[in-house]
Amino acid sequence: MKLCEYRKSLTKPLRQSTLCLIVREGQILLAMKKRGFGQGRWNGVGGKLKRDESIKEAAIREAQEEIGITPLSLKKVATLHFLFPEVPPENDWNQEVMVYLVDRWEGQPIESEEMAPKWFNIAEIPFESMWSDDIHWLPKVLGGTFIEAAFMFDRDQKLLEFEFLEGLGLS
Ligand code: 6U4
Repeated sequence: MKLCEYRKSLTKPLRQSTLCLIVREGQILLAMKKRGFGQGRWNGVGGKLKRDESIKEAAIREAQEEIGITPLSLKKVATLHFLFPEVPPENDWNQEVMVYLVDRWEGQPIESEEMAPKWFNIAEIPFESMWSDDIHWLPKVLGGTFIEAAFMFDRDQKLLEFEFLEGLGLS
């Protein structure tokens, strides 16, 4: 199925999730996911919203839980849809991810049960060990472009198709 057809076929809102990209001069803090969805990949920090929580509250809580820092500035830089038409909906893999850049925070990044953080030079981001969509949007976001995009994967989490949807009001 084509991505545009699958998007049209979706009847309920996507599960919302967050992703914080912690940045300082020329560097980005990524964290190795140690378990669960995305295990074995470097990524920003984040996760699903809990009931009665705002998106920003969820982003802050996940950064605290996963790497022990408290974001003080959250700048929204992207809305990304990750879609898995081959995976049963009850697995809940389809998600809408709000991405934030964080350049002020409190605390020192530390390893948790879920993630192990590490600073990377922006010129040396390990895209080969990240979700395969990241190379398509992360450089743009770090370059200051606001992104709305949808990415469709197969059941093995291989990227099949993507669309940039600027101005189409994804969220
Ligand atoms: P639990 O159930 O507590 O382990 P939780 O931490 O709430 O889960 P999780 O781990 O499912 O949520 O969150 C997924 C994280 O991975 C979010 O920060 C969004 C991010 N993510 C999901 N798909 C992604 C993708 N294709 N590319 C990407 N980040 C993705 O860069």
